[in-house]
Amino acid sequence: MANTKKYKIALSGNPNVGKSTIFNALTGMHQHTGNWAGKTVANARGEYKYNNNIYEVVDLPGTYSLMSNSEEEEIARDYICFENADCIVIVADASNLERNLNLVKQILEMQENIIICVNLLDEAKKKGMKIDLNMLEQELGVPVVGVIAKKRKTLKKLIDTIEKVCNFELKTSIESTKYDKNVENYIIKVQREVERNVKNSKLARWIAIKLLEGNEKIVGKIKNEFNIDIKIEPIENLAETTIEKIMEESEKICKKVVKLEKQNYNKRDEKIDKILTSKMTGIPIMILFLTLVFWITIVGANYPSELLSKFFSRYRRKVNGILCRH
Ligand SMILES: Nc1nc2c(ncn2[C@@H]2O[C@H](COP(=O)(O)OP(=O)(O)OP(=O)(O)O)[C@@H](O)[C@H]2O)c(=O)[nH]1
Ligand SMILES: [Mg+2]
Repeated sequence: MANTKKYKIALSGNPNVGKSTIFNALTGMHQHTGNWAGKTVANARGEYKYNNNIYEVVDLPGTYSLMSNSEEEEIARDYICFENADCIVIVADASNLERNLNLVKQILEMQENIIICVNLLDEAKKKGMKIDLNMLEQELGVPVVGVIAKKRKTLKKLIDTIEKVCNFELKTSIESTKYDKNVENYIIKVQREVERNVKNSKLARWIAIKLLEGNEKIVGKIKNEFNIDIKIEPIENLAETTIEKIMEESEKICKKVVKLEKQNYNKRDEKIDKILTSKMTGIPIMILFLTLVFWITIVGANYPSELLSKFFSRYRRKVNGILCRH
């Protein structure tokens, strides 16, 4: 019998995208799930067995980014940076892909052994959205798997893909964010220095960029963890440039892969808009509308007030009687 291997799997992603639901389905555990109350802040750990191997899964806190110093972002960033997971599964919300891709792109700058798990496909369908998962895979250069986490059966392909990534059976081709020539040369120079201590060249590039961005908290931790001792002059506004590039790229990818199927709703709105705003129909409709308002204020309002006055004159005596008794 072949030796049992133990692999480390991390579940990352935006808040409330179904990470804990997937964690529970994989491990058979009962990590709390829910809208806000279920928020995962500490890392939950569990295991599952598949084809004789053991997979230890860590449910990371949900974050929108890995660039700030919030507790959640620090926990997620440290794990992805320092823990050498065999596979990182980034769970993304199909019905809100662009915002999710901002985090996906940030993690793709750090590691290679990544799977994008597009969850909540049922919610996306309800909104009339269709995600081209194959095209998303081509655009990102890593395996993409679509799931509906609430339905356990849909997780089969994810489990298979995790196995393949852990066994290096899948090739990735992630394109790193590129900067202007001078900045790029500087990054490569620092990366070479970092690679003396960090063998993973993808991570070494990310560390070089973080060193050049100059966020002291991140830099301090990285230097400490990897024993790096380089003096570097930070590049002004590099962090902002990085964010801008990532956001631009996410928007571009989303435009390519998200198709709106249920356009009837939008089309109906568009038609009403056209009728109300064109000169031919819009102006007569506006005049009609104003005439109606005018008529209501001058003539139309007399009808309800006449009814009220008839009502009160009919019951005046009774009402007077009741009031005078007291
Ligand atoms: N409709 C639908 N709901 C889902 C799906 N997956 C998860 N949910 C629901 O989405 C909500 C959030 O799920 P969680 O698993 O708690 O999300 P999370 O990513 O762990 O959230 P944080 O820990 O706060 O980051 C829960 O109410 C789930 O039941 C899905 O595929 N479809
Ligand atoms: Mg959770």
